[in-house]
Amino acid sequence: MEIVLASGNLGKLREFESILDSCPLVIRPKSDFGIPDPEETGRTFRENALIKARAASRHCGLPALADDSGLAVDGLDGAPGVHSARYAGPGASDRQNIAKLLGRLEGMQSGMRSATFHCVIAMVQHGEDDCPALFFGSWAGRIATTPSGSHGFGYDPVFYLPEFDCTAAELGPEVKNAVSHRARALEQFREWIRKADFPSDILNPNNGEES
Ligand code: ITT
Repeated sequence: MEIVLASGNLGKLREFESILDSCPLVIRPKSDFGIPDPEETGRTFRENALIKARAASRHCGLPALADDSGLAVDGLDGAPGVHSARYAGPGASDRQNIAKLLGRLEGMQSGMRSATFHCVIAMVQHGEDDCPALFFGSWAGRIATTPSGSHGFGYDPVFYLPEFDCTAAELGPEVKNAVSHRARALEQFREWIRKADFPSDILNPNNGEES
């Protein structure tokens, strides 16, 4: 089954590829089809994941998978949340987003630095699919006072994990891809797709056509 992955984030794409390695799916990045970024106007991760999946599927006609994710910091009332990618402004780099986050937390008690990564994966079979499948994952940690580590992407260098005594960017990809918010959501997706009851034209888009 061929499916489009509605993400332009290279860090996410690498993680999807690795986590879904043994899944019987041909995953095509949205860049293969020149799919533009839709406006992420949702107020929740779930709404934005659906916006991205539907827009990609409408554009290329394939079933689509999308990931909307972000970091919720307790001392900042859940910010940056759905604004994680552009926390420091449109087009902000990971480094700028991290700098803004550390600035906001400066001087706060250590109890305010607890944080959770959230990930919602949406799967639609076509652009107007009114019965999408949704998968959720979260990962709890704390915001470190300084960045460290070079693996991963986004806020990984400041996402400290007490159980590993290091940041997510200091974990190798094998470990992150076994325990992260995205790994947890994709684990459910893998289980679901294994049992899914798709119509034959979704499983085989060439069904009934001459090859
Ligand atoms: P797409 O919409 O094209 O998938 P995006 O980066 O804009 O890419 P989101 O709107 O879902 O995606 O924003 C997610 C942001 O949350 C991401 O850019 C990171 O800043 C942060 N984030 C999510 N998962 C993360 C992870 O595993 N490690 C570090 N930061 C993460």
